[in-house]
Amino acid sequence: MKLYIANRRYSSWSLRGWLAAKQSGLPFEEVMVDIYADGWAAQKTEGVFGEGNSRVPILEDDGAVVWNALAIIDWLDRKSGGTKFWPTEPKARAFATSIAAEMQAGFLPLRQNCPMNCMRHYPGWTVAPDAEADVARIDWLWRTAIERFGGPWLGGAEWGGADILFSAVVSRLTTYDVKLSPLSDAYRARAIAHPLVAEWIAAAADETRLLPHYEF
Ligand SMILES: N[C@@H](CCC(=O)N[C@@H](CS)C(=O)NCC(=O)O)C(=O)O
Repeated sequence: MKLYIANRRYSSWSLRGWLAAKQSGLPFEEVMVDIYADGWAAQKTEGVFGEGNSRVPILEDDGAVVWNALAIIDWLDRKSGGTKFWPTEPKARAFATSIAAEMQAGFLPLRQNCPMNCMRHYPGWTVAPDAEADVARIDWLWRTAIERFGGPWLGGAEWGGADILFSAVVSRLTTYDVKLSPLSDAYRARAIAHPLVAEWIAAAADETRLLPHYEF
């Protein structure tokens, strides 16, 4: 398998794809793509990029091209035996897959107002009102998941697909010091310290490509 990803500091969707590949336990080759380079505009229309919505992450496996974090999880879930991403209890699974899909499709104001930079800390950031509404919704989703299914993760006892989808939000809320309810903030602290998330952040520290518009 080949996983195409971009810069670790800033590429929130790459983080999700990479976490999914690691969680599958399957061997994969990581291909770094510079989506901020001048040549990207031409490259993004070609080969796997053209087929994969011109965006990373993309998983290429056995002749298939898979894009979008949830679709990559679905592919890897089937390939790794169906036990590593979603809870087996039906109500927990329904909630986990629903909130993961909500994340995949939404929260644009938060994503725009608080770009991911997993190497930085910007306390005192003013969150825009529409992004505040996203934070309130995310806080409710996290709290409810943990209250209903017992935590410590969004699907219950095991870290999985919903945690992967929200990993970049966890990073953003940490970077911008966004205020959350105690239950959600405890989840945020646990999730940023998850070993795979910590591995990604440690590797981001070695990157030398810095973009001024994400470094305030
Ligand atoms: N919904 C997509 C979003 C992918 C996405 O927006 N990726 C960004 C990097 S975080 C990208 O490739 N940007 C380059 C471009 O749009 O040209 C997914 O789940 O993978």
